Amino acid sequence: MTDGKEAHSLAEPREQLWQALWEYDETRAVAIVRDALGTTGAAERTRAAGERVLLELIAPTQERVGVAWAANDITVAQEHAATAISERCIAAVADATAPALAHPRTGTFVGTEEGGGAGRVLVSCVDGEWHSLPARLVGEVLRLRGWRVDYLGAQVPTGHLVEHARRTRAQAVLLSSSIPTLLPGAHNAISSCQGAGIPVLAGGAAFGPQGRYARLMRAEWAKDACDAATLLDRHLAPPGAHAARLPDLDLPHLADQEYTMVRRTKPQLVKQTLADVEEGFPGTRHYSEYQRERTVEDIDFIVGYLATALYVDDPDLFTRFITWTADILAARDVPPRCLFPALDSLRKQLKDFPRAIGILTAAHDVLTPPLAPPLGPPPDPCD
Ligand code: B12
Repeated sequence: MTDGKEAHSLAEPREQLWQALWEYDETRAVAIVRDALGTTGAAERTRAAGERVLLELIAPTQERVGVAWAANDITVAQEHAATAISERCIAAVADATAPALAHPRTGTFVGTEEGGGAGRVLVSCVDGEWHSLPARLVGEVLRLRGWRVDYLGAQVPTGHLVEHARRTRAQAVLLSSSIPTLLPGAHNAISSCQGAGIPVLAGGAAFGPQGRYARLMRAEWAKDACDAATLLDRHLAPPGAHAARLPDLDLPHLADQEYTMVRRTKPQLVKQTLADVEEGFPGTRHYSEYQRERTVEDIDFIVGYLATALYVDDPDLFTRFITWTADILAARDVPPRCLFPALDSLRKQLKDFPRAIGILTAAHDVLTPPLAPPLGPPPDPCD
């Protein structure tokens, strides 16, 4: 979207914004954002500046918040405070650019069959999804591009989503999700919207590398807000004959019932895994109430990701999660080998489920340090 020179010119504001978030200085953060926008004037220039500030200043700074949390450099509370300031910064961009948006854009105005006036889209998180900030960024960029956006925010129940999209005659529903365990619900939202004749464009980290899970669920996918705008400009194809459907039609592997069984028996699986972990690591029996709760939460997460990997039939989903968990634990001085008893327990409990065994074994292998290479002849001292 920008050349190297322009991108470079935001490096300093990015650093300043990071400092402001770090010091919980909302006033300064907003001032930095306003400064980076420059003086708003001609509509096209204002739109471009707004988009750049949203995607190249606020978004990467917010991603840095995630990196700092994962590395245990900031607490959950600090992360919440920083996110609240980022939200305020997005609102500042919306306020500052609103006057320019009041003037219709000239040229090929996007979004409608007739080619005039803005189209209307709905931007929303899937049910259970709290990460509203990415959806908000996408919504604001589309607004800057001339779309009328109904932004519904976090965790919207599917029935309400479809009802709103129908009532407002949205031309498309843009669905955001960051947490992969919400994919079965996202699938339901996608097929429900399509069943109502509304095209769906999905985005966010949950949908996997290059949006592989969105495609599996027959939704369009865009990697970011700019790609989404380009796709919308081209008009999304209306949902075809496959529109209203049960998940099994898109995911025939569900017929083996492995996903259903793991999901249904999750409480028992978590309970037994906890018992096995306590046996394997006697030290865990002396955990405080807080530590025990965290352990249960971690096991619950592991079983949830396993179920999701079964749902989309992709061992990589679980392997990525286990690697991520190992990194999070390592940053908190917990050895990743702590995960082995949980994985082993689940392998034992799910021994009759071949897909689950494959997924758990792949994750186990990823965590296993490589063996030292076999000893060869001693190196030639002349080499
Ligand atoms: C802020 C934050 C939160 C806040 C969210 C507040 C809010 N109002 O949004 C709170 C505290 C609620 C939260 C909760 C949790 N979080 Co959180 N969170 C984050 C954090 C730090 C920033 C998210 C963000 O705004 N990113 C910035 C945006 C710009 O990036 P983005 O998401 O990639 O979005 C871009 C594209 O993906 C795309 N896009 C996104 N959506 C869409 C939609 C469409 C249609 C399109 C076209 C494009 C698109 O465009 C965006 C803009 O370019 C991330 C770290 C990170 N790196 O993102 C973790 C992160 C997403 N969270 C994480 C986790 C684990 C959780 C919790 C499970 C923690 C817990 N144990 O409770 C819960 C889950 C709650 C839930 N059910 O949703 C993990 C997920 C890891 C994983 N393997 O699943 C992350 C990655 C943290 C980390 N570094 O490990 N979180």
